[in-house]
Parts: sequence; C-alpha cells; structure tokens
Amino acid sequence: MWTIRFFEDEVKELFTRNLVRGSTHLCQGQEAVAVGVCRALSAGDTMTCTYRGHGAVLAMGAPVDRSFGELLGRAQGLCGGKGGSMHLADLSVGALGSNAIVGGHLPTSVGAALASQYLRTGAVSVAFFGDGATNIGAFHESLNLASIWKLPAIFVIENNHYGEYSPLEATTPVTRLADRAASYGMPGVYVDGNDVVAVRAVARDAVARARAGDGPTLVEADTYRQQGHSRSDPGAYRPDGELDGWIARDPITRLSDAVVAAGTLGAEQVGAIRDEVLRDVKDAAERAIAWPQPEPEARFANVWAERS
Ligand SMILES: Cc1ncc(C[n+]2csc(CCOP(=O)(O)OP(=O)(O)O)c2C)c(N)n1
Repeated sequence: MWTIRFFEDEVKELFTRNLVRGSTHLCQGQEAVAVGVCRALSAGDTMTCTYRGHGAVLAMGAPVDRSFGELLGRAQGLCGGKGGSMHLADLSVGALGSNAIVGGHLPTSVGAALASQYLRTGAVSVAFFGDGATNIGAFHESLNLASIWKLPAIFVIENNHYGEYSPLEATTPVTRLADRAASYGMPGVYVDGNDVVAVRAVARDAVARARAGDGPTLVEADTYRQQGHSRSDPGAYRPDGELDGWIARDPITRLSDAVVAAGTLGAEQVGAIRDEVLRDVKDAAERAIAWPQPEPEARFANVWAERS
C-alpha cells in the first residue's frame, strides 16, 4: 500500500514539474482495495481497471520504474510510453489494461473470464471500477453475461462516493451498490474498503467461488479518494470535515496501527519499512526520468499486427 501511496504522491509532484503529459487520476486513500483483492489472486489470473488504475496495476506486480516510465512517455515504459497514465498494461503480471472509458474494460474482463472457462485454465478475472460505472450499459451487460455463463469473474466496485464532481446520491438511486448484484443472480458483498484484511478475505471467497465454477461475485468496497477527481480538481465541492473523517480512517495508518497494537512489529520497524519503500519509489522515479524518449520510428510499432 505504501508503494502505491508514494507512487501517487510522486506522480502529483512530477505533474507539477510538467513531466507527465495528459491527465492523471490518483487513488490515494483507495490502496486497500487494490492490494486486498490482488493479494487474493494467483499467477495466471487477470485484472482490468479504470483510468484511476495505477494502484491496481502496481498491486498486480508491475515494476514501479516502468510504470513511472509509462506516465513519463519513456521508451522503457510499460507500453513503450504510448499509453500514459490512463492506459497501463503489463500482460506478464496479468494486468490487461487500465481504460479511459468509464466501464469500457468490463467486457474485456468478461472476455478474459470466458477464455479461462473455454480453455480450462482455472484463471480468475477481476475488474475494478468506480461507483459511477455501475450506471453504464457495459456494467449491466457484463454482469448479466458473466452470471448466465457462470464465468470465473469478480467485479469490484471501488465506491469512493464520487463520480467526477458529483456525489453518489446525486446520480444513483440505490446507494448500497452491492444490492445491484441481485438483478444478476450473483452474490453482492459489501466490505469496508479501507480495511485491507477484510478486503482480502472477501476477495478470497470470491476467488474460491469463481475457481469452483460457481460464477461471478460483485464486491462493493467502501472507500474514498483523498484527492480530487483529476489533476486540476481541488475537490472544493466536498462538505467540510468529510475528507478529514476519511483520513482518520486511512487504510495505511489503520494497518500500521493494527500491526503495532498486535505486537507483530514495533513502531520503529514499521517506520523503517515505510522509509525503505519511500526510498525505493523515489529511486524508481529518478531512473525513469533519466530514460530516453522513444525513437520517432517506434510510434507505429505494436499498433497494428504485422502481415505474415
Ligand atoms: C463512457 C464515459 N463517459 C464519461 C466519461 C467522463 N468521465 C471520466 S471519469 C468519470 C466519473 C466516473 O466515476 P466513477 O466510475 O465513480 O469512478 P471514479 O473516478 O470515482 O474512480 C466520468 C463521467 C468517460 N471517461 N467515459
């Protein structure tokens, strides 16, 4: 979770230095969802996510320096610098792609689940998406098809309570989003998305169900984005005190405090791990900044399939 937090903090910094092109959507505060779910997966499983997807891609195990490199448009970036912040993919770790289109990746995840069922690989397919995406047509079609075919899919709503600048209640009549699962005949599980241990437990159950051939699960992880929607949004529309209330429930602080309270690690050890992760993330950013831009000739590579 610290890797994701420090990665996002660094991206914010790189943005102010005008080193990141395009827009970017940060996920500070939502780390426990990505980490809790991805820790329940095994090699060969796949994941798709939104434009707010840096955390999920890192949680799958994508290298930190090459992830920075992609945001910086470097040749050694995960996608050769062509995808940028909103289009991160690393097939070697099962990260099939983040996606700028709200809900656009859900059919991709269903396709991966169908491939798994057809080829009998046993792989599970996870899709992360926001609360706003549950109002998109692709959400309905994806859950419907996954359920009727009993596909090994897990749909994870990162309910951060806002779609851009609109609170959930302004756009969505049913605000306990896990209840939407009933329409598709699948279990709908609500979980505290700032409790990484609880998220992992829910994800393990969903993975077991998927691997057993019992079909998909809809998970609603209740969380909060501590930053605005994207780079230029200070989040001024949030009611006074709301952000502070969620920061008091910060997923990383909660886990650190719990580990210390249980006597598993001392506070100093926790601090040392934190410092080490921070150093590693900063080093990775420095490495990526030093990498070259892609050669102009590379711009069409991997865009079209070669004619055989
Ligand atoms: C199909 C589509 N419609 C509209 C947009 C513009 N848009 C970008 S982010 C966003 C809000 C989505 O909110 P949510 O699904 O809750 O995800 P969050 O940003 O909170 O993680 C919208 C409407 C888009 N990218 N794609």
